[in-house]
Amino acid sequence: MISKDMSEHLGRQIGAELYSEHLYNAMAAWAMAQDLPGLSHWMRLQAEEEHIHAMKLFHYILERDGEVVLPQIEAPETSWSNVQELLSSVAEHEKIITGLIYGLIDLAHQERDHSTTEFLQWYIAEQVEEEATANALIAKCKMLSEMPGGYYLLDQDLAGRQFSPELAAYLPNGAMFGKY
Ligand code: OFO
Repeated sequence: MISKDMSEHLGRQIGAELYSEHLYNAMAAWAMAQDLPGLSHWMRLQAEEEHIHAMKLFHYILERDGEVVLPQIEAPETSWSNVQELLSSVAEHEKIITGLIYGLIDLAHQERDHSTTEFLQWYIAEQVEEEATANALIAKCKMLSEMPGGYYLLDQDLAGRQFSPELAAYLPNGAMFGKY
């Protein structure tokens, strides 16, 4: 069974992931208002991924006989001065989330909770990807913003994002709905 302290910390992480979902949905709404449907689509998929990150934690706590205590979710920012600033906010936010995951792993080590340490490895790998993706997008945005029609090209590019097959398995119409 998981410790009370560990399950409370994991519960707070559910809150952080749900806040990420909120934030990326707010960014999707902002992008639509700027006539950038590709960016909006990209952010909506990002928000869906965050929901899955939250629910994986939810199920893990229950599997370990812990109590799920859900925290209050703050309202996210709703406007950014331009696409570059929005993407920088994504990168900053993901760094904060990585720090939170590291904190959870430190706690799991202290408690000699090897199952939680193992479980959190998935999040470590995911955060490497999240940070790299955000940084790559910032670089692409910088490069394209200097070209005529650059934002249009960026938006077209982002419109092509697809859900990763692993995460798609957790979507409501996927085979693993029961676990989600
Ligand atoms: Fe859940 O990784 Fe982003 O926030």
